[in-house]
Amino acid sequence: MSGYDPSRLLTISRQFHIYGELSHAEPCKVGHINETYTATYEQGGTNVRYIHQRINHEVFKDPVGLMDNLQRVTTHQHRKNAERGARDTTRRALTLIPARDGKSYYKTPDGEYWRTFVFIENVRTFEAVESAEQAYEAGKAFGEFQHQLVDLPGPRLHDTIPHFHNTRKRFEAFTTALAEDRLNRAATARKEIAWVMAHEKLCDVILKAMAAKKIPERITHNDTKFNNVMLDTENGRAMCVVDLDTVMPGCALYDFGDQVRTTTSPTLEDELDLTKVEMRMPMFKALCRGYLESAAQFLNKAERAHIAFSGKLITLTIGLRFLTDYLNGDTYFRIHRPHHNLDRSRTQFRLVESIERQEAAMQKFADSL
Ligand code: GN1
Ligand code: MG
Repeated sequence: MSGYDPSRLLTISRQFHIYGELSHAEPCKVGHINETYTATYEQGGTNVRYIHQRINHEVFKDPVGLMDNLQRVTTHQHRKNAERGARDTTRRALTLIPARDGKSYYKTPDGEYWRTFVFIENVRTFEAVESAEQAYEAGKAFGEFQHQLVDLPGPRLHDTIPHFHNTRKRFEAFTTALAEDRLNRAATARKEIAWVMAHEKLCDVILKAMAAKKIPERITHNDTKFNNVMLDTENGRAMCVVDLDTVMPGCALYDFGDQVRTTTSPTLEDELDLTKVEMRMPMFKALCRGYLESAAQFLNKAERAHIAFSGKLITLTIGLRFLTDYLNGDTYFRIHRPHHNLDRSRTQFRLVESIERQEAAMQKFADSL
């Protein structure tokens, strides 16, 4: 990642249809993948803010396809919101600012891809859930998001990261990393490696149901972390979901599963004190109620039957990815301390164990709604 360079950002900002003078910009540190800035402009004595973001095209190999998805999805959301007479529409869905040439992105001479969004004011995100109301709001936000996209006009969206939540492929990447063990780190992760091996059988459950057409492909968000939900600062209601780079054809359950991972434990995903990592039933219940308020309208029986399982599976999958990246030398997820990815994987595996203990009760609750 390149460091923050105000003159570079000024050059970028001039490529977009923004009226006003850039007064300052700040790098945004949240997120493991893209490079993001909040930029303040002065328009006739009033400050307005935008987001400038460089797409990590090592991770997203087809930035043009990605931007095509993003434009189609956000346009559809805006249309839906307008149809139901929603107010405050630029706070209810991301709004792309076109580049000077009319494209939804700007490509620099050295091949970087940049895009600009309207900054969503008076909202905030949280790294960890603080109340059951927040869990409910998060569930509702992603349930509505999926529901809004049920009738997105064709063609099929681009796969921005192929096989993104394919746990079998993630498992294969893990065994390759382990066999190569380039940095001799396997010796420091023996317990975690054994844990993953013992859980291999979970990998194919959803994949098989999808292959058998019992679970359909849908348009999904695929990165439904709690910090991707913008909550209104005044009333705490979910306004909008962000981070749409992985919106693509997927499985609705993976979205719900990543919400279980990121909203039910009181801890962050890299918590070191594993005794604090826990799937809390009241949070799960609130999340599930929020999600099913919209999602119950389109989920089928097989999807409904795997609600609790999905939390376990996605938490395992993300843990597997952290562990793989640790073995590979931290080339994917940005780390902030040594062993960070190993710590992250441990936290995930502990959460899987907590879900395992409560899975039957979780599913029973989901069935009761
Ligand atoms: C990455 O960087 P961020 O927070 O948007 C990752 C997700 C992981 C998450 C784990 C494109 O998301 O899949 O669940 O880290 N995004 C991508 O914190 O790989
Ligand atoms: Mg993301």
